[in-house]
Amino acid sequence: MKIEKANVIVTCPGRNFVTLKIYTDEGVYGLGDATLNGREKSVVSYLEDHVIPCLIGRDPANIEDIWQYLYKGAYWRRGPVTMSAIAAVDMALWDIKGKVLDTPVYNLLGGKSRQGVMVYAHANGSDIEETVDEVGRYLDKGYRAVRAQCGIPGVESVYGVSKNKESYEPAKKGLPPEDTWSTEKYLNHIPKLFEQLRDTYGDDPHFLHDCHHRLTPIEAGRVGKELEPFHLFWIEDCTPAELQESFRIIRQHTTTPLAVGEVFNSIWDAQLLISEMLIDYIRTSIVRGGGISHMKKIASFAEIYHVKTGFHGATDLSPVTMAAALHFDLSVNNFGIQERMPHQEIVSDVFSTAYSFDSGFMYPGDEPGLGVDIDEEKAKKYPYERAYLPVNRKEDGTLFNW
Ligand code: EZ4
Ligand code: CO
Repeated sequence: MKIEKANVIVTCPGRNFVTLKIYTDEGVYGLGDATLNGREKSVVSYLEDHVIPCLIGRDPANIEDIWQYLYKGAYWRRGPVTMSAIAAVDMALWDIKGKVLDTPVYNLLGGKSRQGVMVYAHANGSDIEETVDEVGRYLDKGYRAVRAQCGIPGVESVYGVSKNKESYEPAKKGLPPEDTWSTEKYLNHIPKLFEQLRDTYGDDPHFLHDCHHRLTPIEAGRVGKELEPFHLFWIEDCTPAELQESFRIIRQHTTTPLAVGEVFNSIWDAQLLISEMLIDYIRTSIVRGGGISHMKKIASFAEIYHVKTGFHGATDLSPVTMAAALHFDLSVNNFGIQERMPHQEIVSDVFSTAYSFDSGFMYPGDEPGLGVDIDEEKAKKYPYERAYLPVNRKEDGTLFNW
């Protein structure tokens, strides 16, 4: 079998998605997600101009060799654009292998380690009361785990909190909007939210929180320590994690579990964090981490050090990544939890999926391959629309982490 052709589909049913479709000479095709929020077109070019021409004629069965060819063969290693492009190829090749062997991808990864994948939902509100009510609505829907983000008094626009009760979508159409941030106001407010959540819902539900790269290590230590009585499942991205050794400081101050890595793109970004057991969950998902092939290595490495998976699953990860993540989650022993931020209804006009949700768990389905398809004619109805994540400034105007 040979790779005969491949094309890249850019579509915007509510938000932009980039999808790679690889065809074999025997009529089977596979899909891979290449969406990089706010930088979509750079991955399109990387694939069309530099990757697809090198794929034609190769045997799609040799996934590892093709992965190494694209990674080592480019000479220029890592980075979100490169690794998202490689991830898309890798996902598509696993999808093809599953279809050729007539089995779901989780079977190729060792089979089921569990029956379903525990997912967490996103709850948010403009204040504590609204957020607590919103968490309750997710618990009523059967979720066992809910992430809670809430408005901060005196802060205009807060990460993870939607305006006008619309569903939260971080990327905005047009050029990047600007938010304003106050760490002081945030730190004083956030423990009150989790105190109220435990008072209202008791000890059983899992609660999570995303600090979204806003804190210094010692500030992260403070928030972790103050949240300890409410035993969170995790706090996420409490500091920007390029400086891996900074997590030594956080660990000295708190037993609140730490999750990090949605912006990582290789095992090298997390090598020290994992081997020194400075984190508890690795968040790098299939599209960011070079595909299933590289994520297998990250997850196996993490397993040795008691670190579990907790994959990113926001709306900018397409249904193809969601499916790949679910197959992966089902198979590995050190699965922790999977983020689930459901796509808008209109996304299902373009993508059809075999995965399903029931009582707080997701199931990848038993279709051969990844179980996702794309309707290219419908995709054309939704052309690319420029959209960016916000830029964040401190109250005095200093540019800050978003
Ligand atoms: O800001 O996916 O945990 N989820 C997140 C997301 C990210 C977006 C960036 O594209 O942090 O909301
Ligand atoms: Co996050």
